[in-house]
Amino acid sequence: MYTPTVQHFERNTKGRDFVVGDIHGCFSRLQEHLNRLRFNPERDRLFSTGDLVDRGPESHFATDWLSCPWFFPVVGNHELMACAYHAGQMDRTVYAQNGGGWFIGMTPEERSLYVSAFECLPTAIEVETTEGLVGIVHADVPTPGWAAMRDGLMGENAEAFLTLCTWSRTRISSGLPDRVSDVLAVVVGHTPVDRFTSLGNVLFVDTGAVYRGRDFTILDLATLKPVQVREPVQWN
Ligand SMILES: [Mn+2]
Repeated sequence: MYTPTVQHFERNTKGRDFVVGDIHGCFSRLQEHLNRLRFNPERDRLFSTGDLVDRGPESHFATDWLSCPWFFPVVGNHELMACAYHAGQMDRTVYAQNGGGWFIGMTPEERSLYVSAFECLPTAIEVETTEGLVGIVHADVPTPGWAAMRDGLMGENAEAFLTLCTWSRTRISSGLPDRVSDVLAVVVGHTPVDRFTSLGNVLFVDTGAVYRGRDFTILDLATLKPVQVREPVQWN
């Protein structure tokens, strides 16, 4: 059973903070990006918009990554689907169509290791930066302000807020330019965009890394801009 939580992080005074969009089992490629960034696991932190699993080739690496002390994802709808499938609350065919084959194919004992790890993931993360507080949720902030969403996730209608935070595409599909109050910016994934996109102070970083010909966007939390992660082309 997943219970919504909000996790708060103090400013990283030792190193850098990054946020990556939906991973969907593409952990080796993400690691290559971290190597190019000279990511330092002793000092730097990697936040993620969730959806660590399904569709891609290495979903089974999720528990290894979740045990890393520098990796901080929010929960995505795919983690929630895995938990629901394990609890007998999700149709097998529907989950398989959504990339859950790797999970369906495991024994209940194996699945429970993933479920235990997914159930610990926060619904929302807030990180202190030099410029202000940055929020991270998988899909959207369904309220005018961050504080109201926080209250919603902790209140009587937590389940409804959880669903909106992890599934909603309203803001991006309607192009709503409204800012989310109480925070400097909010970083979301869930809906693949052709390139890094912002609406108001909401930043969309899921550039569909799992899809052919596309790649991750990794945002530097200090600048709220994507870091240049591609190696220059070598001509020789
Ligand atoms: Mn999603």
